[in-house]
Amino acid sequence: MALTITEKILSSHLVDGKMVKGEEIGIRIDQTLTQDATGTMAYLEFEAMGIDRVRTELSVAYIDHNTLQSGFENADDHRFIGSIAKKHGIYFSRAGNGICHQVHLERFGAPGKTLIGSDSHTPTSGGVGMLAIGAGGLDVAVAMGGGAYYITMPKVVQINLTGKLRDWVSAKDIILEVLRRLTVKGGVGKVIEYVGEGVKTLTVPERATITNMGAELGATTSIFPSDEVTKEFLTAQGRGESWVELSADEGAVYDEYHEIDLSTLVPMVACPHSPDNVKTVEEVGELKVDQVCIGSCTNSSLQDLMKVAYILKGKKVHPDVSLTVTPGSKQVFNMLAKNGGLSDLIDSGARILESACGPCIGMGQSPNSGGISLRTFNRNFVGRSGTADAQVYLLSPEVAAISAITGKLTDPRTLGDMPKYEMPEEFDINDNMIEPPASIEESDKVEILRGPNIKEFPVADPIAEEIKASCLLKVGDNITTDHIMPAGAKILPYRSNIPYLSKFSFEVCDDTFPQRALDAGQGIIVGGSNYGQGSSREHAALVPLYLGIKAVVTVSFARIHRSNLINAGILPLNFENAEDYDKISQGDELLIPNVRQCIKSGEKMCLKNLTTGEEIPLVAELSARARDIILAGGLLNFTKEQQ
Ligand code: MIC
Ligand code: SF4
Repeated sequence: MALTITEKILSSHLVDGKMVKGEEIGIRIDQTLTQDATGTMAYLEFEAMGIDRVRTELSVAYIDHNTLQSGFENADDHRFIGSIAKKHGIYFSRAGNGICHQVHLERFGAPGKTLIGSDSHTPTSGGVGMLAIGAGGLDVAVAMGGGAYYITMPKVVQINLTGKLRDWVSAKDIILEVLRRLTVKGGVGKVIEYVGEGVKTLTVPERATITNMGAELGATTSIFPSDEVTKEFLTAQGRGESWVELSADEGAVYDEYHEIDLSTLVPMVACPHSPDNVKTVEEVGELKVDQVCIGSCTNSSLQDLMKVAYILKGKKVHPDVSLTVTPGSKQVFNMLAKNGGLSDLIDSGARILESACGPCIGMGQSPNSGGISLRTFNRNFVGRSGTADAQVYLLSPEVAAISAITGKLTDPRTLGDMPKYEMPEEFDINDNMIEPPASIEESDKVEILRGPNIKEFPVADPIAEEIKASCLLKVGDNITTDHIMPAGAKILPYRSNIPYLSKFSFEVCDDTFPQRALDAGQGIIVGGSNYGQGSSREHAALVPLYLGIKAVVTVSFARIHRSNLINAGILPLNFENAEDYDKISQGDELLIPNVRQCIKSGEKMCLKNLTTGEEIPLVAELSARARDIILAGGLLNFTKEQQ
């Protein structure tokens, strides 16, 4: 049978279930990654599972999110992660070495392998033909322990790329076009596979920009074939031996087909406040700009920054604009320094930041009040930049760089001919910021260094037979994990302190929610479609758990957040009829009877709105394994029961 790339990798890693679309399958995970903002919790969970040494081929712990050390908290967490990594067989990429996805692509990503990471942009490594999926920290902990990772067997979408990008149009414009067409929920339950003649015209970093931002489609992941371009990239990274050829078979059948003629694309922007609110630069017009930020795991490769350096060379950043540039990794940073590009950036007036997530997650560089910020990042949700009323636009490094000079949104095609970028034949390889783990013999001697920032995390009780609680919060469509559990410099240091974090839950929607929830003791949240899109942070489930949320009832969920709710022991439920969303108001008293019985039997549940007297049918859509997890009170309890 002719197979897609996705089907090839899934079938070679299948350990549980059948490859029937829509059914749950368990796959073997070759590699895992964590970052510090989700990692501290993931390693606490890993510890709670009592496993001595990781059972993957490779596990890496990165420090890249919480690098603003404005108190002891982040530094303590870094030390904790470093020590636990050393003890349990995990490589440790230290603060300053770069953004997890950029470094993983450079140093570890391998075609045909599976990777899960406690970060939603893990699909970046799909740029080298790896099946790389974002997951909750607990799922990563289980995979580190050798457990399978469970996903719904995805539909596979083909995006056929034809033609070639025109000068000054870039990979970012390709993914913005995909987002424009498919929207932020268009990828849910799907893997996006890129095929066609146009693929050959794209370098690995360009492919990685596209797979990275596939996360914003809600897709399970995105993947490119592994071809000669991949081979050259891996060889230049000194890892030619990890290359294998990988492409879809002739005649492979896809669930959806799309075609993009690259030669028709023009520079684009995603306007506030959603990555799918895409317009052409021309349509938006000459917007006056306050800030330009270049970097993030989407656009911080050497190729991206060399283009930026070329545009800025001999020019001056506009006096009304603050420009920041973040090289994605130490490798990029150092190569830029050695080839003189860095000097061009510094000369122009760019503010150079360390290789980390930085402004992308609100760790510094918040824009001025009502500021217009152009960013090469992947998310522009309200408040994410740290300034509640900022207007964030997402775009390519080329548009960002030229706009930083002119002070207004500018189409880079006004720059004349674009010089051809040549990929280096050899990257600068120096892994001295990646600490290897202790040997098995030495690991006993490694002490785990825990700071006072680490507090106990909540574990659910097995779900009750009846849920009687009020609707503590009703929210609309496309609620992001940045709404549920915001990030940013002020609270990100408390990712291992759930009680403290809980004070900020849903702050952007209703800042009375946390206290009302604590007062009520238990509650239900009601949401619209695509609830929980965005980050993989399991804190968006652990915090509601701590606040007594027993069930979340929505029109539909985003994939990772739904799994995180189940893992935490919170019941995710869907309205059988989407219109019933209107039959519940915030404050209504609700009753869901026979919960355990319905979960066991798979029968529909009936929610009684005790305030209005209406009865609302709900569906749980739980796989057999998810049912057992919910009944056990979350994945940790379930895993312990199984052990
Ligand atoms: C993000 O881009 O939202 C983050 C911060 O990288 C998150 C992870 C987190 O919240 O720690 C993600 O994408 O999963
Ligand atoms: Fe870091 Fe931003 Fe990438 Fe998230 S999206 S991993 S915060 S750079």
